[in-house]
Amino acid sequence: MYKLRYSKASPYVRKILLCVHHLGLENKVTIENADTNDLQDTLYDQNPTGRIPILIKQDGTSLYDSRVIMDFLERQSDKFLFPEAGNARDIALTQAALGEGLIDSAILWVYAERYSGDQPVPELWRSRHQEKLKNGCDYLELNISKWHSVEPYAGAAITLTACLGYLSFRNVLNWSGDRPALKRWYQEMALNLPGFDITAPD
Ligand SMILES: N[C@@H](CCC(=O)N[C@@H](CS)C(=O)NCC(=O)O)C(=O)O
Repeated sequence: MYKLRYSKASPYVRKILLCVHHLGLENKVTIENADTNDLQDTLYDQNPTGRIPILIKQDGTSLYDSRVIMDFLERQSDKFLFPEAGNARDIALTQAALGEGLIDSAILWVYAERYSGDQPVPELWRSRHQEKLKNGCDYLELNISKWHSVEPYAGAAITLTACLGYLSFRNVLNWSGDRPALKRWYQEMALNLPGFDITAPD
């Protein structure tokens, strides 16, 4: 059994949980809540940066970050997240990196609000990340038809699904309003990705 340090709102954790479902590893992973704001939480012993997700292996060692965990989980299953080699692998990993980069911007945007205390969030910071998110979603609107769907390699699609779900959950960007191709793609993911509903943030 592996233990996943977890928070339901985290898009990186959701990405891992969607991988667990896709790979059929539900019976091998248990979850334990983590509070990243609590400096006494054992997660700081498990990952010095205090970030989740963290996967604890049977021997007590910790794996992070989410990309490393995905790679590990893929090796515990006979299903795949990414093509094994070659150009197809490079493309799929780059697609996943786009999803991750957009999650990073969304999180930096949300944290700026959360941790600014009494101070207003600098407009430059907000608009910088809004622009990255808009650019990314515009690019996806034009290119999403070239992405793998769920089978046989779900890694990039899972990452982007976790990203888009988070943008809506935190009201960071109304990405679906004027991007019909991306909206259709996401609806398809909602139907086809195992665990989509139970991993959704609330
Ligand atoms: N690159 C990391 C990012 C993980 C990350 O930023 N997780 C957030 C939750 S979504 C976190 O733990 N934030 C707490 C903090 O930064 O202190 C990954 O892919 O796992």
